[in-house]
Amino acid sequence: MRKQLTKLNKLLFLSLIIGFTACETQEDQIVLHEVKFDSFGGSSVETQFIIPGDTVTKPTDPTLEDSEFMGWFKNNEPYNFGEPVTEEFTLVADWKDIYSPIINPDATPYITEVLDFSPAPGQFINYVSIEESKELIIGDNYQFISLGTYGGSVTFKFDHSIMNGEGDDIAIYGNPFEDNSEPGIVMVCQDLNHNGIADDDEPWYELAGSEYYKDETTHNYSITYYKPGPDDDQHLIKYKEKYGDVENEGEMDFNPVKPFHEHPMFPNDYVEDEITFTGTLLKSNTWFEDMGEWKYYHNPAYDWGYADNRGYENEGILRGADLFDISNAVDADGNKVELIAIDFVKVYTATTEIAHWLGERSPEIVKAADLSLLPTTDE
Ligand SMILES: [Ca+2]
Ligand SMILES: [Ca+2]
Ligand SMILES: [Ca+2]
Ligand SMILES: [Ca+2]
Repeated sequence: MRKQLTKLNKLLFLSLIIGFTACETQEDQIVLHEVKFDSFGGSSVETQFIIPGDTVTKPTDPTLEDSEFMGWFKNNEPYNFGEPVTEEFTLVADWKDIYSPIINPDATPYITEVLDFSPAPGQFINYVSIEESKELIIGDNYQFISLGTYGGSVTFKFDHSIMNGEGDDIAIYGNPFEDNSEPGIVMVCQDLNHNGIADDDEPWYELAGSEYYKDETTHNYSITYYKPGPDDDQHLIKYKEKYGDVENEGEMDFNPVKPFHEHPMFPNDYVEDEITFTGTLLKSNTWFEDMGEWKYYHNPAYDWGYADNRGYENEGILRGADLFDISNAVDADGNKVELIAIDFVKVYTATTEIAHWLGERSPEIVKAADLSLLPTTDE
């Protein structure tokens, strides 16, 4: 909508700007372009009337609670305030959520809710349903869940945000013992919109452990497992894996564990006949000694930064716990990310190792805690 200069105040305004001293009838013919500002829920910004060919004066940035102003946009492009105005238009504000941690004065140290449990095939799967398994790691408990082979994961939260304090912040308890580490990669996520769930647009960050930057570590690894048909061997799981330009097909053979675990290895609870996992793959450091009749398997611990890995070295209340520092968070491209706190934690199996009769190298998760709420070990 173009506005004719009909009102006295606009006449005066225009006269001041362009120094017109001529009579009203000439001024009346100048058409100003109206530039509106849609602050998209933020504080309002005054409309400007621009002389054709002039530029818009960049207004003071609007404000919006829990949001950072990202700039003014015209037709979804950032607006250039140096551009001469030739028409009327509306500039729209763009906002980014500012994360604010959830503070709970009655916060408890341990997991309060398991949001997701997505096991991969494995020898300990199918003993308990997925729904029942979710209850096992809540609170200060001594039961555990096994995640299955590569990619199997559990996602949980607490009754508050875990702050990124000095040093380690999160304790994740497994059942590792010397020479039997089963590494789980840990990821974290912020509940930007405080709705209690990890939404698709809330990014996950890996807590980079000791192996993250090594050449032998594969990033953006993806594997799909296929459920055996009713007449097929339930201990042979076909898979397809992809990373970089590589695509492989194969079979994971769980038959050596069959004497101990006769039931099917593919999780019964999945509706689909296949399941895909994506993430970082650690090169397995499993090795064995040939004892003639059988092989003795060694699963050495990795240096640091994995669940069910090295917690046997800790004492007291931290016995069995691997410790994690939120400051090790990296984004999908491996860039360091500074997070003041986190709300969701995900742990997934880091290797595809199947150590013959010992079965898949899958982390067990017993419980997890906000380290800042645990009594210190010397108390
Ligand atoms: Ca920290
Ligand atoms: Ca959310
Ligand atoms: Ca295991
Ligand atoms: Ca274990």
